[in-house]
Amino acid sequence: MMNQNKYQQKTITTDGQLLLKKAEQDQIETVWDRYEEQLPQCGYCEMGLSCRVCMMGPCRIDPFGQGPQKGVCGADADIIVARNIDRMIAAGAAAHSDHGRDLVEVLFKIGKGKAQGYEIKDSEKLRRFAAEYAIYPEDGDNDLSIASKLARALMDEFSTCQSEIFLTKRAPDKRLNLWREAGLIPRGIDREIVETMHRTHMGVDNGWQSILLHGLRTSLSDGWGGSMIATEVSDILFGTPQPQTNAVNVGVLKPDQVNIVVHGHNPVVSEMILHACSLPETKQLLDEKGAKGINVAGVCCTGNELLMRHGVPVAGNHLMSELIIATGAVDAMIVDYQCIMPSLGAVAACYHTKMISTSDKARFPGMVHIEFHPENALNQAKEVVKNAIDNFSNRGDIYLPVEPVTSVGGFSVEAIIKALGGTPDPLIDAIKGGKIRGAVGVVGCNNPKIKHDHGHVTLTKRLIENDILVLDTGCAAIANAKAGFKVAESIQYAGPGLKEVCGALGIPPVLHMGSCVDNARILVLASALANALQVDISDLPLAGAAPEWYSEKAVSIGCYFVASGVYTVLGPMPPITGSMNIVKLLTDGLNDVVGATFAVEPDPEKAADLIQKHIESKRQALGI
Ligand code: BF8
Ligand code: SF4
Repeated sequence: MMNQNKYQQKTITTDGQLLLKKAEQDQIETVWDRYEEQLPQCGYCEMGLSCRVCMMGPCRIDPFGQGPQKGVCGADADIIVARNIDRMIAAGAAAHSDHGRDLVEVLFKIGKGKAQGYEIKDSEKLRRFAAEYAIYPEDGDNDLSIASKLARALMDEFSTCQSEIFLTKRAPDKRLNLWREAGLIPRGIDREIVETMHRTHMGVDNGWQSILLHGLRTSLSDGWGGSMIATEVSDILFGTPQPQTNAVNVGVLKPDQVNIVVHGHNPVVSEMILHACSLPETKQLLDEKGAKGINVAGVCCTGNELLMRHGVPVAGNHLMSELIIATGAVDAMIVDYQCIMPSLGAVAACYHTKMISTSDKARFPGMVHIEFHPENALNQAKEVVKNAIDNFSNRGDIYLPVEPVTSVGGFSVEAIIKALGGTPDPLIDAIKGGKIRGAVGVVGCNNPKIKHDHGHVTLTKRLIENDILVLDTGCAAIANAKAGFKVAESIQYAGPGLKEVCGALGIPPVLHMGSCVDNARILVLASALANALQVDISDLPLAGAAPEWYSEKAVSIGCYFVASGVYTVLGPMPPITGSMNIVKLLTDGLNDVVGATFAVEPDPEKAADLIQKHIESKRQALGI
């Protein structure tokens, strides 16, 4: 620590360190500067002890017992902490699920012939998914009519007219029955989110346990509902991912080409931009401007979506978004929604970068708004691409100080099963035989409270060294790709057993499974393993980790992992320490309810120890 410079203290990445220095020279304020300005952050809020639910307040509880122990309405620490955390779950589940709904809308409009430029790319998956909803092709049916019928069935998953979200049936029977008996089965995606907002209004649910259990139910409506729908429909519309090579870090930006960076989450926008870039009219525009080509690169999860399906390069993860603009090489950044810092427009104003927002539900200062809808997406994408090409000649100096790192992504469940030779058996045999001790989903964000990428990369390194397979998504997946863990040769970092198995299969020891909604793929894989072994998910040597989480979506993910039976270790502490009852329930008591708990450990070395111990205890219980 002592001899690290101030940039090395903020990020482990070389491109991040060099660009932080440049940003400082260019007098750009970054997320780290603003974080420091916020210190010390509010202790009441950090502990979850402040309440702004109504205007008899705002109220706060004194954690030292000297000052008030109840809000104006009489709510104590347990009630206030529980309500606050539930509202975080609801916001996270809403974000993932509304993203899923936007995809369903495209599917529906394709069926009606009203979605410009979109098509069904994976007809086989469309039919397989439709069959799960008992929609079978009849005489005269084609992909479009099946798409319409499936979209209607998926819309019902959001509603209040059924008793269980249909996709929960993908869980092993034991888990499904456990949810039913514990009252955790989600009935409708929107219904559970709305009910969370209702329960947490003043004077409704004041049982901290029942508030939290409903929070788990809401999170399940995300994992086994909204997120799962987002993943499946994205595969149907844009293709089911298969492994392919890509490149990562800011070195993927090209000095002699028009660089378009897509940032956000929904492939509905980024896929159409990519498509527009391949049109002959785009080539003509490029020639006129003297650009050698057009280069689409991603940031955050929409980057992961394109990486998974097309091998499109990713320039960086969440904390890199401002620094990527500071390269001066981004001709246009196109955003949709979620995790897009409202600071980006101000950063771009210092360079030539054109910022374009696209969603009717997400506006940002300093951005031009070109709104995408299924009916006009292709025209809008062409317009956006033209804007980017026109801006190429306005570029000033650029700074691209690193070479890109090669990585392999695209590990959908279908791709993993294919790599295993058509069945999960080789993976199960390797786990049973002990060559692979278990598997861990390393997921989630970056957060300036944790040195950028340090949590993800250190934890992942320790896990694979100890023969634990890592499945990653979101910004964690980008961190691990930049660290070089995702090429066949990276088996050199793995323990002997994992090295042997991955070497024989020709896969890396860290499998890039996609964006944050693609955590649903991890649930599907866990169910397949549990079913093959005829056990529950909570019996498997599995764990989850979110070493650098920041987002409400990550709270929802953590909750549905735990509610699905997966022990989950968080890096940053959630705002729960104001209630020791709730800390005890989440870190211990939930074992009796869902067979899994949370742990919190900001040090990734110690988190790796916790996970290893958990995996070995599960192996022992299974007698393997
Ligand atoms: O959905 S990992 S910082 S980009 S919230 Fe956001 Fe977190 Fe990144 Fe993706 Ni997920
Ligand atoms: Fe205060 Fe209760 Fe209102 Fe919260 S709900 S702000 S604790 S009065």
